[in-house]
Amino acid sequence: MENGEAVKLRGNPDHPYTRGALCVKVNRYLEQTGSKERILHPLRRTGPKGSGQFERISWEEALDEIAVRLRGIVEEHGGEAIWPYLGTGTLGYLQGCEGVAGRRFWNMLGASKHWLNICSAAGSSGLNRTNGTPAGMDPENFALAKLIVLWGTNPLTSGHHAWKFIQDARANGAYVVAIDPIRTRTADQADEHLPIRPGTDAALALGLLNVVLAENAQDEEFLAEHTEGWEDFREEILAYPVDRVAEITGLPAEAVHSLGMRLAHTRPTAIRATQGLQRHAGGGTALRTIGAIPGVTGDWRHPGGGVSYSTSGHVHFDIDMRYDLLAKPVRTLVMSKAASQLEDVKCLWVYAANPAGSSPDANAIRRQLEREDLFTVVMEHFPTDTVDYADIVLPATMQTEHPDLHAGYGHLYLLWNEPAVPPPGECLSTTETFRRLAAHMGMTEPSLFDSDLELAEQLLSSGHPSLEGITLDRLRKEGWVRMNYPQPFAPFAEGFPTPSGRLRFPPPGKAYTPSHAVRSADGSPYPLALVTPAPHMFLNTSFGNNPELRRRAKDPVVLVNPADAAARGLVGGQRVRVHNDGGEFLADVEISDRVSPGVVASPKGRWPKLTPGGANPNAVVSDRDGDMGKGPGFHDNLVEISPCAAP
Ligand SMILES: Nc1nc2c(c(=O)[nH]1)N[C@H]1C(S)=C(S)[C@@H](COP(=O)(O)OP(=O)(O)OC[C@H]3O[C@@H](n4cnc5c(=O)[nH]c(N)nc54)[C@H](O)[C@@H]3O)O[C@H]1N2
Ligand SMILES: Nc1nc2c(c(=O)[nH]1)N[C@H]1C(S)=C(S)[C@@H](COP(=O)(O)OP(=O)(O)OC[C@H]3O[C@@H](n4cnc5c(=O)[nH]c(N)nc54)[C@H](O)[C@@H]3O)O[C@H]1N2
Ligand SMILES: [Mo]
Repeated sequence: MENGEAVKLRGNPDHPYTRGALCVKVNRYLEQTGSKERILHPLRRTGPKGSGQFERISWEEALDEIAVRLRGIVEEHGGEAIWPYLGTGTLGYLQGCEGVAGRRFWNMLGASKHWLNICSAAGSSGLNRTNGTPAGMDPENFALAKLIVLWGTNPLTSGHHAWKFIQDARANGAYVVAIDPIRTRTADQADEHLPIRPGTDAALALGLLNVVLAENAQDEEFLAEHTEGWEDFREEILAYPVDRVAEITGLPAEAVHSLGMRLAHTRPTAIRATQGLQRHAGGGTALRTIGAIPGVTGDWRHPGGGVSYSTSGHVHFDIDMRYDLLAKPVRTLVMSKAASQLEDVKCLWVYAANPAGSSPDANAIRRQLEREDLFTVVMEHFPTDTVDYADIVLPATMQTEHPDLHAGYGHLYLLWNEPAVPPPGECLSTTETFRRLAAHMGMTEPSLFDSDLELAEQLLSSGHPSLEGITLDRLRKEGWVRMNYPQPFAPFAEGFPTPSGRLRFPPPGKAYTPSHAVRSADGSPYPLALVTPAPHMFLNTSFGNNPELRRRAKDPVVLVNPADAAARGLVGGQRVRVHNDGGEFLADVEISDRVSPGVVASPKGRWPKLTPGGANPNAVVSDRDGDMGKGPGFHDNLVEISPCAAP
């Protein structure tokens, strides 16, 4: 800070997990906060929906109009016609999705519940079935591993803080394998890359365990003491010999066998399997079965062994969202299914989300957002594609301007975010917006008016041993505190948080669910499997308007294997339509052996309206349900690629 202004934003070198490093995006966060594009005042729509034409109004006018519309909708259609659509723009527990900000207010109106499944629900559900929790290894303990399997994860782009622990392990002789249909920048750095056919990972897991059994390397003692369902699962594994697995996964049999041999004979083995893997019709099952591997090898005995997906299951905050305020039980609407579930919604309230950019079946979503009978309110920093459809836009604070309590999903520290500067213009935090709205609507329920510090204290007072001694005062003083977990940490060495205390192996027939693309490719007019992974320069669609990051990201590309390009007569740099029955997006062909024949890739995260042809890969992403948690299949869609018609 200089003279009351924020002049520099950097990481704190003392923080054990980040050690002061920021990613390419957050390095520009301060620039974003001061952007000329910031929305600083409430706005009311003046043009047609989608046009982005607004007039400035006062907060008083905005709250008046909202109060009238909400009351009218509740009266005519019932509270369930309101969809509070909260996304992942911030993961803070006060202002964002984790604490389900605003929910007490919504309960007063009887609004539908919102299920934030868009990111990680399928994998969480799969791991939960196996281990009783989606939580697993402390990623810091990757430093202790001797074999590291990076499975459907691209840490050098999507979570680089983990990388230094992988490097530490390497310095001690660890071998690193990347399993990914794309030869990513992470795969480039690995000792070995297995270019798996998308959506076949559970079969690979079974094949690797087949080799473990052939080597008689299973940990019989761990199996007997800490697992259940082993006899059946053993049979399942035996049905997946290496040759069959090679055929399913498209990998050379020798590669499957050699990784199986390493897995059989290397303790500890650390598997990092993150969200990429579960954006498939069989994604929940993939995590369920991969989660079973350390149960067979006994890797959970050792710090440095096991599976790491998300650490959020180790966070035991608790807060009363006051569901008792609901007059009657209400339905739950599913975030990733906005395209189909908006139909009978009359008020869409978007906060920390950009459904017009990030959610499946993008064209269908826009058709819904265009509906005149849909009252749309968007709380935002920037004029996103979603904002263009809003009836009322409310200006929202950024991290430097509001308090928040954060927990990572990749580490075991709690962090307090103290606002550094006052909100610019008339921006309000999420919590403050709902307090004012409640007061404006004449609500008197006291818990609607809890202050941010009171809410933070409530979150911290769950009584769970992992939070003992971690007070708000201490957090505010120290900035961050590690939750009470040992270091090093072997979370399941003594058992699992299941009712029996045992790891539950997948039951017969439930260990492998092929992806939609694998099941439907034969004879499909859309023969190419599209993967839409994390972009290096953007964070989902956040930062998608940053001029420097856009300059570096260049125009969108689609990676196409030379064989697929030749079969279609495509040349590098050529602009093409990537299309299926759901829609299309435009991209420039990059001919590359980073993808195998039959697989194409184009990253997520652009602002459609800032991209040639309004390109949005989610136009070709279906909102069909995955196997668990209705998980969306962002990496599980079939497409064809055709030249753009000559102008
Ligand atoms: N730079 C950047 N970082 C981010 C984000 C971002 O947008 N940009 N987003 C953040 C968010 S919200 C999340 S959830 C995380 C996600 O981080 P990741 O879990 O890394 O997610 P993805 O990039 O979707 O997928 C990771 C890798 O999985 C591969 N993959 C796809 N399908 C399969 C498959 O069937 N099998 C295997 N083995 N691999 C597959 C993809 O090719 C990709 O390289 O990243 C976070 N970090
Ligand atoms: N094709 C494809 N699509 C994907 C994925 C994929 O792999 N492929 N991944 C999916 C994943 S993992 C995720 S998590 C979702 C993310 O999808 P969303 O949850 O919709 O997240 P973003 O697109 O980043 O949009 C978040 C918006 O919130 C705003 N925001 C940030 N902080 C705050 C705040 O404190 N208050 C308010 N009011 N607004 C704020 C930002 O300006 C931004 O416009 O996208 C999914 N979409
Ligand atoms: Mo995510």
